[in-house]
Amino acid sequence: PRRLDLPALDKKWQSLWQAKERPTPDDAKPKSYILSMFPYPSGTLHMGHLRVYTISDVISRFWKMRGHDVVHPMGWDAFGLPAENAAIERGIDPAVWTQENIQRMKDQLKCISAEFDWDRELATCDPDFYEHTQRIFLMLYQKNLAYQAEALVNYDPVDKTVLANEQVDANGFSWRSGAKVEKLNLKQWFFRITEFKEALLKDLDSLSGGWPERVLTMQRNWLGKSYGAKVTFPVTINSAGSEKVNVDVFTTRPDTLYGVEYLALSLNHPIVLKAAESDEALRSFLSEAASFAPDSKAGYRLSDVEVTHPMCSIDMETPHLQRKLPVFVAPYVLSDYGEGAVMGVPGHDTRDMLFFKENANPESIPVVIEAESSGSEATDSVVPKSDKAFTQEGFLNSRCGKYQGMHSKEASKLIVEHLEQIGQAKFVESWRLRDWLISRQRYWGAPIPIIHCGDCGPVPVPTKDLPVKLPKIEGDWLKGKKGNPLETSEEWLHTSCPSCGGPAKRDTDTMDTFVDSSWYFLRFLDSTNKQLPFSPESAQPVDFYIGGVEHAILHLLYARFIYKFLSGSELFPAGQPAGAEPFKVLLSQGMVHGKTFTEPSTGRFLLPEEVDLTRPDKPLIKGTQVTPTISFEKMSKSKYNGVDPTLTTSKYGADATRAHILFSAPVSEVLEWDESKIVGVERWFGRLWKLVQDTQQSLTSSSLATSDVEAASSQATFLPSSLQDLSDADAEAILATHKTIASVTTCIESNPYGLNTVVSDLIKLTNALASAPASSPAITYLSVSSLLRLLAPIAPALASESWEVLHTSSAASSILSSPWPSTLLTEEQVEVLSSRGGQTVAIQINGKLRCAVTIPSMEPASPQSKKGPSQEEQDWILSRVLETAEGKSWLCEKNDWEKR
Ligand code: ANZ
Ligand code: ZN
Repeated sequence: PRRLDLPALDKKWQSLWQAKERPTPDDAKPKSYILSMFPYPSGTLHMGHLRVYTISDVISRFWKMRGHDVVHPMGWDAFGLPAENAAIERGIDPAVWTQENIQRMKDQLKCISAEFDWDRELATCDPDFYEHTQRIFLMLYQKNLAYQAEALVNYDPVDKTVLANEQVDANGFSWRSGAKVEKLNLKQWFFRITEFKEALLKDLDSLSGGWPERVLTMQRNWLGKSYGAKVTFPVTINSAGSEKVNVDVFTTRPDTLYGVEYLALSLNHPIVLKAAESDEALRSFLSEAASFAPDSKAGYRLSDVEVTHPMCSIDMETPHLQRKLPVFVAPYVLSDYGEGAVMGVPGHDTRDMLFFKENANPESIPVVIEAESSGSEATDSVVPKSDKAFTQEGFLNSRCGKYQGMHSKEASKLIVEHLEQIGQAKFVESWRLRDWLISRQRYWGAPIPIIHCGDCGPVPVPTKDLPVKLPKIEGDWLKGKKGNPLETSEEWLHTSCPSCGGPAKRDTDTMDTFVDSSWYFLRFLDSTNKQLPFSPESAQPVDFYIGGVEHAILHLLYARFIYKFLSGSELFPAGQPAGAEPFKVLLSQGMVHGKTFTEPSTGRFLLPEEVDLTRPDKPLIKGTQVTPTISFEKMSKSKYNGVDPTLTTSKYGADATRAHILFSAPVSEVLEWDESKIVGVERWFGRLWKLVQDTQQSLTSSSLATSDVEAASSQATFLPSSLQDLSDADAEAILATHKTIASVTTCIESNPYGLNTVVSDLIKLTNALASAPASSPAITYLSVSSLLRLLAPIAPALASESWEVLHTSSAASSILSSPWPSTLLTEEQVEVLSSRGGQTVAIQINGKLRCAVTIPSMEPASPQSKKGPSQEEQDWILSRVLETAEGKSWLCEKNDWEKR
C-alpha cells in the first residue's frame, strides 16, 4: 500500500485545482451565497483567519456538492491606518505596501486549500471599488442622510485623527494608538443611521434562529431603546435678576422623583455655557473636564443657580419637596443623550450616590424605594453614607406622599401623569444610538466626494467625475507626516466648483473603513460593473456569513443600515418588501487561543526554544528540568504563543490542519490550539487511507465491474430487494453509513455551529467500517464512497486522492463535483435493520431502571398497531424477557427487590 504523505497530496491537488476553471454560473441551480468577513491585508494569515476560512470553505464545498450554484468570494478590507502608518514610518506608498501584503496573503490562503471565487476578488482601496463607495455616499447625501455638523469629537493626539465613540475604550483611550483621547469641537461628516433605528431594532426579531441570540442582544443594547419620561425642573439663576428657566431631564425612573437631591448638567448645556461667560473658575473646570473619563466623579457647583422640585406646587404636604436643591456641572452627564441633564437620585443610582458624596458632602442619603412595602408606617428612610444605592424597583416609602405603598411601576406611571397635567412631564423614549461619524482626517481612505465653493457651499462631485482619486504619492511624501496629508496636497486640493465654475476646494476628509465594509458584500455579486456599484438583478442577501465576534456590533449594524437604505433605492429591484436584512445566517466564531508556557515560580513567559517538547505529554523547561505551567491564552507576541498557520499546513498538510481546527471546539467557542493533539487526526487519516486501499483491493478482486461502481450513486443499485437478504456485516455497514450521512448533512445544512461533531461522526464511521467491513463488494463500495464524499468538504485533498484510488478508470469525475450522498434508508428500514440481531428492552421496577436485556426482534409491527405494542405483543415480549437469565432473576427470583 502507498504511504500517506499529506503535504505531498496538498501540492498535487492544489495545483490541479488552480489550473481548473471556475464553472460558469448555472441559472437552473439554486443559489447560495457563502461569505466570510474579508480580512485586513496585514501581510500574514493568522490562526483566526485559518479558522474562519476553513468554516466557510467547508460550508461552501458542501453546498456545491448539493448542487447549488455557490458564490464564495474573497477580498480585502484594504484601507485604514496600518498602511498609512507604515508609509509615514518608512516612506513607502500605502498602495504598494497593501498590494504586496495582499499577494502574500493570497498565496497563504491557497495553502489552506480554501476554494474562493478569485474572479470576484476586490480591494476596497482600488479606485474601481471606491468609486462606488463614493457613489453610495452621494446617494445618501441626496437623501439628506449624509450631513456635516460641528461635533464634540474624540481626537487621538497620537494618530492625529478623529475617532468614533466605539473606538474609544471605557477609560477614554484610543483602541488603536492607546493614547488618551481628547475632546475637540470640529466639523464632521455623519450618516443619519438614527433615521433607521426603529427598523434596525424591529427586524432583529426576524433574525432570531439564524443569528446567535448573544449577537442579537448586543445589537439591541447598542440601539438602546429605553422608555422613560422627560421631567421639567424649574431653575432660578440668582444673579441674572432671578431669571427663571426650565431644565428638562430624561429619566427611566420617575418613581424615584421624591429622592431627587440635585440636578446635574452636561459640560455644554446652555445654562453652563451661559454661566461660563462670567465664571473664570467654571471655564477652567470645563476645559479640564473635557478629557475626564465618562465615569468621573468630578463636579462643579453652580453656586448662583438653584432648582426647585417639580412636585413642590402640587404636593405641599411633603416638606422635603419645598427645599431649594443644588445644580452641578458634571462630566458624567452625556451631552448627546436624553436631555443632557440628569435628576440626581443618590439613594437609588450608584453613579449619583458616588457623585453626591464627592460633591455635596451629605450627612445621610434619603431612601424612597424599599424592597418591601412599609404600608402606612413612617420609616426612618435614610441610609448611612457608606451604604450602596438600592437600584432595583420596589415600593415607595413614607417620604413619597400619597404614592406611599405603591409599586415602582404604578407610581412611575401615576407620577408622570400627574406632572403631565401641570405641563411638567411627558412620557418619552430615548435611544442610545447616535448618528455615525464617518469622516477621518487621514490619507488612506475613500475621499469624500464633495467640493466646497465659497459661493455655492458644499457641492457633490458629478457622477461623471467619479472616482475622486487619492493624490499619487511622490517619493516619500508621506514620511514623517503629522495630521491630515490631504490638506497639504495643494494640487489635489484646489479645483473648480462643478456648479459655478469658480475656484473651490475638495473636502479633505476620507471615509471610515466601516463604510467600505458596509456594502462590499453586494459588490462581490457584480464586481466588474463599471456603471453601478451592482446591478439590481445581482442584488441578494448573504446566506451564511462567518466572522469573528469582535464585529458583532458595529460592522453588522452599519451593514444592516446601508443594506436597508440600498434596498429601498434604485440599485435594488423595485418593490422590495420592508425588513430587508443582509445576512440570513450569522456564524460568529470564537477566538483561537495559543498554548502558553510559563515558568511556575516567576510567571515569566517561556520562549519556544526554552521548552523541551520531546515528550509532548510531559514538557520540561530545558536546563532546570522543571515542568512549566501550561495555559491557553489569546495569541500574542509577548507570550510567545502565536502559531503560524502556514507552518502548520506545510508540516501536517492542509487537510489535517483543517480537520483539527474544526474538531477542537464548537464554532462559537474559544479554540485552544494544541498542536500535539493533531496526531489524533493523523491517525484517523491513516486508518481511513488503509480502509480505502483495502476497499480498492476487494473491488478489483470482486466481480463488480468498475463501470457498475461508478454508475451507481443511488441506493437502489446496491440494496437488495429484501433487507432480510443482507448479511449481518452488510446490514451494520449500511446502517452506520446511513446514520452518518443523516447527521452530517443535518449539521452542515442547518446547524453549522456543531461542525466539530461532523468530524467526530466521520471518525466513528471510519472506525466502524474498518473494524467490521461489509461483506459484499457493492455495500463496501457504497459505504466507503459515501464516507469519502462526506469527508470531501473538510479534507479535499485526501478525499480526492482516495477517490482516485477507488476509481481506477480515468473517466471517473472528481469527488468534489460528485453529488453529496443522500440518506440510504427509510425510517422503517432503519427500524428493521436496527432490530436485527435482537432488540434491547429496559426493565423498570416501580420507576427504577433495574437492567436492560436483549431479546429476539419482533416482526415489524403492522401499521395499525403503531401506537404501541398490542396485548399480544406485550405478552410475547414478557415471555422473551423471562427467558433471559437477568430478566428472570429480577422478575421472579428477587422477590425481595424492594429491600434492595
Ligand atoms: C433618575 C434615576 C434614578 C435614574 C435612578 C436611574 C436610576 P438608560 O436606561 O440607559 O436610558 N441619564 C439620563 N440622561 C443622561 C445623560 N445625558 N447622561 C448620563 N446619564 C443620563 O439610562 C437612563 C438613566 O440615565 C436616566 O434615569 C438618568 O438617570 C440617566 F434611581 O434618572 B435616571
Ligand atoms: Zn460654486
